[in-house]
Amino acid sequence: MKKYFNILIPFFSLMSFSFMGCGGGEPSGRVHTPATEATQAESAALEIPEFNADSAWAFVNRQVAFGPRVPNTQAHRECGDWLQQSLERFADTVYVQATRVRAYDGTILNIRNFIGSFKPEKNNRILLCAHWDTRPWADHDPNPENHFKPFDGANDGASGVGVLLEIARLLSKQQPNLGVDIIFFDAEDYGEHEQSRRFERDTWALGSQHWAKSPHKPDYYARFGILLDMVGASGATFKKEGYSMLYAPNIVRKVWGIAQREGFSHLFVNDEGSHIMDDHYYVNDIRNIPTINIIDQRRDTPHGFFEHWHTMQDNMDAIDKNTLHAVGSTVVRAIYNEK
Ligand code: AHN
Ligand code: ZN
Repeated sequence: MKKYFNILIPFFSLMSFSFMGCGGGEPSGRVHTPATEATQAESAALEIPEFNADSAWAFVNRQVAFGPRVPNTQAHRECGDWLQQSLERFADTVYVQATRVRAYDGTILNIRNFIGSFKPEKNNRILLCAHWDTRPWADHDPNPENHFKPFDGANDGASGVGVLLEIARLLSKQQPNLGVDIIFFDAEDYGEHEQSRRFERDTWALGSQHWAKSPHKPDYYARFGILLDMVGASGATFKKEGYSMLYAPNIVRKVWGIAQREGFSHLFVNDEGSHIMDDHYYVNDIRNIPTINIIDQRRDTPHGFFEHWHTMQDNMDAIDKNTLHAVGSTVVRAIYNEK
């Protein structure tokens, strides 16, 4: 098994780091440990844990086994309870944000956002997120008879959560330098049905809109955020998404650079993608946290997403462990690289 090590941090850079405080840093009032102890504790090469794609796959499969996680259904309630329990196993603190929101068609949705915090006392933090709900309608299915049927959402929804649960498991075993929050947003995928044609604004990403306006902690801030959306299909290509490039170009460069050095340049391509209305838009626009979207965008499909997007074929057969592995290892390295 390969083991990865960070380059040792020179002593002087540690010193200047603790003086600058690095825009966030430790809560004010913390007494700094003497430099000698800090050197021992902090410059010890931080081993980067190995992302296990079999484990991530099992987390995806487990969600799918509940049935489509459509808001106001039993499968949605049961999967939500399991997500909360899973986060409670791994994270230091878990917040559950339960609320009601109104969908574009007037339906009142009972939703929950789940937040798992690691090192909650740290001001120096990053945010990782994915949506856990499933779209109620396969409105892009080739067969019109399926346009009002729910589907498994193995890639669209479950894949991002599966990768993040595996990362939560790794974080519980080995703490990185900074604090991490993992957020599972609800009701991302209740956006307007293809046949509705109301063309209303803000019908997608209802859970993240709620969280961005009322975060689990008042004045919550993170240095940057990474959203995972449709990160499990075979043949995935992650183009540099439009809003990510607008709000967080440095984070895109950082993450794509890591992926390409790890040998995943066939997935993390250098093309610019289109602008996607997704959870990261509201994290950027409302909370001002520079947040990127790792989302599968294709050149060979009419809608620009993976071929089974919003169809009955978005099931476990669409999931490829190699894709989960590429995304998971990249994000793990991005986390443990941060000081
Ligand atoms: C729009 O099509 C406007 N947004 C797509 C966001 C999405 C749906 N991600 C997954 N499913
Ligand atoms: Zn969707």
